[in-house]
Amino acid sequence: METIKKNSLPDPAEIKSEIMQLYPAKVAKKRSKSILINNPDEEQEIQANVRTIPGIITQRGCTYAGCKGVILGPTRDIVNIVHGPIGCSFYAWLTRRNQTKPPTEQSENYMTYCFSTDMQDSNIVFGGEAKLKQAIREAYEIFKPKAIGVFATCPVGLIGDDVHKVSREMKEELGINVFGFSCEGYKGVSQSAGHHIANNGIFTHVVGTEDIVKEGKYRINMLGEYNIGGDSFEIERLFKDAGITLVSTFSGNSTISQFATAHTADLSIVMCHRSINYIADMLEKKYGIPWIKVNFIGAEATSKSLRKIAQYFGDQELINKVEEIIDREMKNVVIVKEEIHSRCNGKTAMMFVGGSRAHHYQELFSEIGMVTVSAGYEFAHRDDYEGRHVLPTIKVDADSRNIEELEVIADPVKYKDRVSAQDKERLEKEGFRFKDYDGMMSEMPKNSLVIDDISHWETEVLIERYKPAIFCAGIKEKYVVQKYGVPLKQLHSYDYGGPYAGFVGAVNFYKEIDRMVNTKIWSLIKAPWDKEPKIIAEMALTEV
Ligand code: CFM
Repeated sequence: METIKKNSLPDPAEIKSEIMQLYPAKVAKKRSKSILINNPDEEQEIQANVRTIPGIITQRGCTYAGCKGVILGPTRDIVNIVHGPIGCSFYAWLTRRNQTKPPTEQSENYMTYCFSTDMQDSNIVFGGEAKLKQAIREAYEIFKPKAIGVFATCPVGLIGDDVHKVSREMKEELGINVFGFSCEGYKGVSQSAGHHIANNGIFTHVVGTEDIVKEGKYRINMLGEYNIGGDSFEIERLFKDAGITLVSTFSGNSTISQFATAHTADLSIVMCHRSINYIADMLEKKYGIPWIKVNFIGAEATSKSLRKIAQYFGDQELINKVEEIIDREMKNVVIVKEEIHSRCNGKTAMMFVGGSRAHHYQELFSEIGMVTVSAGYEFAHRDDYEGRHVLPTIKVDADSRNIEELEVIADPVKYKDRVSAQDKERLEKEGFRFKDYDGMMSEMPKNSLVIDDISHWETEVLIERYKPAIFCAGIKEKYVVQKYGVPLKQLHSYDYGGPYAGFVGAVNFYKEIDRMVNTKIWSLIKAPWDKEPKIIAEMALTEV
């Protein structure tokens, strides 16, 4: 399947049934609901955000990773202490390529540190709260940070250490903000639960605690942008040019004071819907800040998002400025894009990542003529696939019920409507949509294969049957896929590259993909399992 047109994808029913054949009947029945042959003209329901079947290897991470690593990790001036064995703390140590730019060399930046209580067997037997307190004191004495976050790992939940009680006591003792997160790895079915727990914690303990209003006519919060490979820097450059004031980013290149003042902005823009929609909603309910979905991955998407922000503020000066920026930036984008389009057009891509990038990056590929034949998320929910209109129909199961839904009401003092009912109506008439997201599936071609929580076996079948020009996933998948002779682009860490956001990012991405899909090197690779004898195994159990 070397070259292909977007609207002529062949029916992949046979590929799906090949995948199913290896599974025991009950497993096949369950997996079948998470593997959809896409038809954007129909309402289709995908199974998502459910437990992975034990014994199947998938790409998922844990709840602690979603809370500590994803949401809180990129903030430079909070000391984040992992309460747990040292193994969990590896993830505390900048493993996610978030970048940050402190204003001066003396400014606080704890992101290069790794803070852990290093729990031992004796702490598991006799309890670890005393050790945690000691660690908080020690961190305070050395760094004098503005705030300390405490993250519970699996053993902490199992033995019953109370990170919230310890945090309250230490807040009192030290006089700084100390807050805990019950984000034990097992707390949910994936990272996603950790996002929710982190959103709740920051909203409860930090948002709204500083009433400093930044200057500027157009003041916004950027939610769900984590500055992987410098993406936020590129977006910040565009905002600065346009005269847009960034009150806060959750949480790329951020500080705790940005979170604390987020309630003073006049609009929230949401990049990664999965990880941060909770805060977007709560900021609206409690403080009256509306939110819109944006996407800065892709040059066209960036232009569209900038225009949307300008349309919201409705100020001609901003509208003109945004058009001027788009004109200026697109000149270079178009030159590079046209050249690369001629070499990449019709090639196929697959992407299986996280909870938003598998959607966003399809835009970048299509700008150079490439078609996404199969895609899926690790831990997204149905609304990320099907659109937010399905929210009322999503059944809350025992695993989701496990995560607290905060009851938020309008703040009697700080709530302020940002748009008048009249303006809202006018904007909506112009096609402007508040608080909405259509999800990934409606924008994917007919007959593309959409797979939630893809397994290793399913990945193998896809590669063998589709032979995509490029596969996008993470480090765990990278080398197996490449041994098949298919280049793999990491969409989590960007393989040390980036930024890929905004206009500069788009050009970087086109060049990178061109290089990867047009080199001849991959066709020279013979997979080790094609050269060496194969060990064939069978399932011990055929029914579960
Ligand atoms: Fe959002 Fe992310 Fe993603 Fe995510 Fe992630 Fe990430 Fe991702 Mo890796 S917050 S859902 S939990 S965009 S770390 S910056 S790349 S899986 S697609």
